[in-house]
This record gives sequence, structure tokens and C-alpha cells, in this order.
Amino acid sequence: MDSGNPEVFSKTPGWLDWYPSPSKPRFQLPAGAVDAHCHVFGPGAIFPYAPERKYTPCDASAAQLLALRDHLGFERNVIVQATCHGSDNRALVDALRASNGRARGVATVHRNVKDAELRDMHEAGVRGTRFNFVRRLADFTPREVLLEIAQRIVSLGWHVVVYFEAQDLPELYDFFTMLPTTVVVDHMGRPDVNQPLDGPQFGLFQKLMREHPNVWSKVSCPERLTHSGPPALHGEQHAYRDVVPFARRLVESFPDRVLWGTDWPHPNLKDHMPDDGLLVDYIPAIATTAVLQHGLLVDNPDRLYWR
Ligand code: 0GY
Repeated sequence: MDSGNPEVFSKTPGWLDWYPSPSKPRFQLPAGAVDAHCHVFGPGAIFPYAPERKYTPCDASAAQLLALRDHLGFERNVIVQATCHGSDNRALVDALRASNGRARGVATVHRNVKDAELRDMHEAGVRGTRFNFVRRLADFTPREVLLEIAQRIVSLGWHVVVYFEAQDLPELYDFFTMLPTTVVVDHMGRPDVNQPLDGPQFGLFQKLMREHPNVWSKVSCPERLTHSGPPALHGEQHAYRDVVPFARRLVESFPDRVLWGTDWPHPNLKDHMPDDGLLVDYIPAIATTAVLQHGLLVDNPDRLYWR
């Protein structure tokens, strides 16, 4: 910083910090497994949070993320730019460089981004850009601006990651189908898991994936979607049981277009902070065979991010 005094950030009141001592998963991840949705936050003293942010998180550094990767048994990460950093991707790029090729990134870019900046980000490992439609997280950006950005990244071979809530899909559907890239949806489009699996809400999301082979989904975030709650005990069979049928349906219907990630450090959770080891133990409930697990954790992220 110009003054030499780093800005001091106070966390949003009620902020839940990430789980300090996650258990070792019982589920043995396959060799080459990728945690395909996680974030770094700051540290704010080095990479300040964006002025337009809607929340101020606890710090969650690249070193802490890479230590978690090793503890859980992942080999690689996909680090996704979080809204608290706006379109300032310095913390993300720093983390990608610290990973020595074992992480790829999804950035958030402004329409004024220069081609040279895009090329530098690509060289650091960025392979996508994220459009956020969740109102509590990001201000509205006109669709034509997003389309313009999407068109600019085609030549880099990047894709678009979209984050939205299920009640907004009817309005966003046509826009998503216009995008000229692979489109990766965060957290299954955030269904209300109290609604039927084959009801109109999740039915529309499955239609989007069925009719548009360029659409992928992360089957992540049971801890955000659940009404029934976290596992009471390590390895408990019924962890996040209300979310399981939704994730399992996507894994079984679209085995080559699903990804999984921890979502560490779990921004904006209100009820509980998951033990990341127990989250990994949830994977075999939604990908029930070794073949499905290998696709979800190794082949699919490898194809999208490392080829
Ligand atoms: C997630 C979910 C959330 C936050 C963000 O970029 C973000 O701030 O993605 C959320 O609050 O639901 O995937 O990390």
C-alpha cells in the first residue's frame, strides 16, 4: 500500500471462520483428485478486499488452502474468485502461482480488462470467468456486458462459471443458452431441496443440462442446501441426506459433466461450519461407484482445466 500501512478489515458480524482442525476423511480420494471449487480470501493486509464487497470474510490464505488440500488427500484445486475480491484477481493469481501448476483458477473480469491481462491470467492458470447472479453477493451487470466478456474469452479456451439461485433460473435460462462457451453451474443452481426432485424447479435445471451439452454442474455445497443438517457423527450415513438425491441424480445422468469441490473456506454460512473431512466422506453417497467417483473427481476436472 502507498502509505506502508496495510488496511485493517473487520469481519462481517456473525462471520463463521473455517473449521480449524478438519478430520482425516475415511473415503480415500482417487489419485489425481481435484477440489474443483474453493477460494482464497486475502490475507486482507496483502490483498485488500474490494470496496464494492457485500461481506468481509476471515482471511483464508493460499498456504492454508494448500495445507488443507494435502490433509484431505486432494492433488489439485480449482480456485474460484469470490465476490469479496471483486474483479481484483491478485490473491487468486498469487495462489495459482504458489501451487506450482497444481491449481487452476476462475477469475472475475471487468469489461475493460485488457487482452494482455487476460493472457497473464491464462499463463498463471486461469481457465474461466465467473458471472454471479446472486443478489446478496453482486450488483447487477447488464447481459450484453456479460456476453461481450464471454465472447472475448472464447479464443483463450476459457469457460463461464455461473452462480445463481434456482428461483431465478426461468429468467436466466435463455441467457445461459446463448453463451458461446462451456457453462459451469455452481452448486447445482442452488435448488430448494424441500421441493420434489422431479418438480418444476429442479426439472428445469435438469432440462438445461439435458438439452445443452455445454452445461456442466458442480454437485457441491450440501452444507448450504441442506435442511436436514450436517452429520452428527463421523462417517454417518445420513449426512446431508436431503441433498443426496439431487446430487446423485446429476452424477448419474451427466457423469462426464459434473465436478465436486469443498467450497472452503465456506463464505456466508450461518448455521454451521462443516468439517471438510466429513464433506469428503459425503462423496460416495452421491457418486456410488469407483467409475463415477473417478469421473467426478479426476477425469472431468482434468479435461476442463488441465487439457
Ligand atoms: C460460494 C458461495 C457463496 C459466496 C461466493 O463469491 C462469493 O462471494 O461464491 C455464497 O455466499 O453463497 O460458492 O462460495
